[in-house]
Amino acid sequence: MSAATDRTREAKTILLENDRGTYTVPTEGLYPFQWNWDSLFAALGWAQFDLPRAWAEIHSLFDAQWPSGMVPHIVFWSDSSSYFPGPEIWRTGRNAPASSGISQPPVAATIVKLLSEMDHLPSLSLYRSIERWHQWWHRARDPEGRGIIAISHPWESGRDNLPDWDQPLSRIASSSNGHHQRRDLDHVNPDMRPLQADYDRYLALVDQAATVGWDDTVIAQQSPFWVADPGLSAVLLRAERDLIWLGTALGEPTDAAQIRVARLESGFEQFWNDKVGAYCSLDLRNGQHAEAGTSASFLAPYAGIVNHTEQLLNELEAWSQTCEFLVPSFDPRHPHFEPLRYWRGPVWCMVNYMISTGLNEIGATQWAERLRTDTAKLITKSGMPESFNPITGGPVGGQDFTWTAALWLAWASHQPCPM
Ligand code: 9WN
Repeated sequence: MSAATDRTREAKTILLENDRGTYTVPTEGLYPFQWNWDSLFAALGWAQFDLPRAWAEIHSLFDAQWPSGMVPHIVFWSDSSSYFPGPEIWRTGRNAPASSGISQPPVAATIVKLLSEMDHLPSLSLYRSIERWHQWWHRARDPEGRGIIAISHPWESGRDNLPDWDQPLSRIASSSNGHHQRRDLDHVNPDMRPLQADYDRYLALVDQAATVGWDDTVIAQQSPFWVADPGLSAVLLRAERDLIWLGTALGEPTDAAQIRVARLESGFEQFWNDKVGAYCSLDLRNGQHAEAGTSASFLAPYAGIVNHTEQLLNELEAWSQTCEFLVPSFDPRHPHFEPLRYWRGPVWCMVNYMISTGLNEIGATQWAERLRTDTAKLITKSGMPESFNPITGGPVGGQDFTWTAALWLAWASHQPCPM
């Protein structure tokens, strides 16, 4: 049996073992609940061999949608003491089901479109729930209508300890926290996790938002952490286009989504940092760009943004001179690059998948294929961990990880792996 067939078998086993009936945990122990974008990528994996299960995954996530339209980043369907912070720290006042109070990059419309092409259109009610989620992003995280989407917490980006967040986080006094017992370090090498100083600030932000009752208006006005993220904006912009596709197929009016697309399209240029030659996050409290590119800088084509394609491809070439495996989560030439520490260096296969999709669409097919084969090589070499060391290709973070398995099934394995 070939190595690729073995990995395919392993990937299915990981999904089945991480399955909790209507949702899939990202990995046993470290992440024992439903996570938002993990679940959508899980659905893409399930869709390769069990379409009804794929739809169930998405429906369960939207069962946790808030009346505001927000879809939480964690849904606490059951109790578990293996993760911190749990519902008692989030204090959202909601318990059917309990959830966190922030969201995550909205890949739902994009994945639902892919499922629709494989199976059938979504129900009208799922489509409308996604529409309400998109409206929420604009209303709550871009209240000034600038066409760039802010995150109110590093976890909302899905890229928790990216160096981009260091400076904005430094505004938060870590002394404002009570004592807390991290549980992530029970499961993973501390060198692969955020630092304690970061955690103190993550918790302080949760506490501040809980204190104002998770009021979106107050958070937008007062949160000391308020940073526009090109990753989140690119994911949303693509999702808006895919929502229009779905709406048109379902015979629904799409005018509002078209207005949102136009706003995001014209807003995206605000991320361009000419000094760096990349799309960089923008701290909305002081107007400063982050000082280096990240993997999200390469998501512009995925969002249909082609203004700086040549510079973007040159930058990818430069990164490839430093790293054996693309795409590291942070600029590998920068002093803050750390190949093991979570979002400060490691390669994440679902980010590679999104970047590669965009590169294919703009005709940069060789780069797109390079990202797919790099991902396949990483998985062939190191199995299905949370992420990978871009220099050695070694495994990083949690093991037997749902989105790595899902992306192997849905994308990385599709051609024979050259290794
Ligand atoms: C906080 C589950 C999640 C991913 C995120 C990733 C990590 C959580 C954590 O794990 O974040 O949400 O506790 O570290 O950064 O992208 O969704 O896999």
